[in-house]
Amino acid sequence: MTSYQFPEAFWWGSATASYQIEGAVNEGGRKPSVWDTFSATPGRTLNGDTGAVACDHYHRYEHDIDLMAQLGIQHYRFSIAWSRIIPDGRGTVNEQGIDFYKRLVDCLRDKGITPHATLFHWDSPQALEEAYGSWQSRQMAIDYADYVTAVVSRLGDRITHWMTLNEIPCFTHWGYGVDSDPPHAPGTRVSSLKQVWQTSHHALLAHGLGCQAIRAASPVPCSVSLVDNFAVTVPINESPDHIEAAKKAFHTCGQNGGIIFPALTGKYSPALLEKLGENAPDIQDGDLETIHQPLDVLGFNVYFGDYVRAVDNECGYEVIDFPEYYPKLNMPWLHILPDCIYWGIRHISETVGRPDLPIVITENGCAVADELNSQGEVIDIDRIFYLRQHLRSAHRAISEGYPLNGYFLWSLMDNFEWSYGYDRRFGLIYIDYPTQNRIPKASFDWYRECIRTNRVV
Ligand code: GCO
Repeated sequence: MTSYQFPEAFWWGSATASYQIEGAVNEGGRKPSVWDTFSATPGRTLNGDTGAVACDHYHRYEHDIDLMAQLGIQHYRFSIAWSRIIPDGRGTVNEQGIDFYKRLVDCLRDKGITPHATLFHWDSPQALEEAYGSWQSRQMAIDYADYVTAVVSRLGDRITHWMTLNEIPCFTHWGYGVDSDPPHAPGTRVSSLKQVWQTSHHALLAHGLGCQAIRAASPVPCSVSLVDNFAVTVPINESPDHIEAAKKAFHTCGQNGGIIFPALTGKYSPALLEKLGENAPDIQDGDLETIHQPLDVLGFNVYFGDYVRAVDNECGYEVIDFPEYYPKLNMPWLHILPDCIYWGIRHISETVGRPDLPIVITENGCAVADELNSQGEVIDIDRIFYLRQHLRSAHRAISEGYPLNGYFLWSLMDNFEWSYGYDRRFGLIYIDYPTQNRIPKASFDWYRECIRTNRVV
């Protein structure tokens, strides 16, 4: 029997992102991001939803922070919108944008909640898309680093936990990729796989230059991390041959070999480069050194995984297709596979070879078909089920000695779920969008009890 008790210093938190919650897209000097343009284009998002109002968090942040305090989280991960800080992408800093985040962070700190800021969660300035096609150009990495300097030099007295970029695969491979469906912003199709890999290479450069910019601009010692959603290969059972197969498959699954490997080791995985052949990106002298910056912690976003088994074929493994009735929640990819947390963490140690690097789960959660009952409550036992299983997997990683230090639940409240608009709800708090009422769900009470007792309940 285990009581699933977590270490005393474990961080309990929750996460959100600017475009998904803020709204107020034309206020405070903000100019359009690629997500404003993309979501306003007919047919791009479900029901034509946009982030124009979202959770109206820009105006309601104080109330939202009261709810965080009720929940008992000590850590909150949010993102800063580039288009509020430098509305044209480069050039003049908009101090009104800075002021909004100052107010937000001061309010968090008043409640004893530590702010963790993601510097980029996909909402890049539309002006840079028009100037040079955003991540298609190396210039994007340079402009990003200047934006980071602008933020950290102004907010670094209040924020000491920085995350450079959120989920490089999503805003590069799914934003420019030739066959992603539904696509992500900017939704610009490039003509070859090589060009897609070039966009993620530019994002890696932005990460590297961003780390340097944070450390140079911060007035006090700070923590720097990358947030990645590397694909997790899970052995079909934990026999040595299937474990070996899962490790091998990890290199080429998703974009792992070309994102998490270079970021943490300074090299693209040879297995991926071999697979890509002529489609590998162009890498200039010095790029890999720039990309491979020391990190204080790795942010791991994790929702699902892929089962792998050992087979007698050329590569020695097979990634298994999910059967039609495999359990999943309310996203096409949301197969329930709680071991993804444990195995993701173990792969960073054993497969990528970075057992020294502390890890924080920066996102984990699920969309379910939440509904208000006749008493006006949301009793989301399906979400509680999912979260409980995943936290147990996190507990296993800690109990085996892996360096997992915290957990940020995605998400504090329902919000604009990208191409799926408001149709998919990931929150612990239900948002009644027409009235903007906030209604804590049963999972809110459940998570509060986990935090209060420091264990999985
Ligand atoms: C992502 C993002 C979040 C999403 C969440 C649910 O992982 O796609 O970081 O912004 O809303 O993951 O899909």
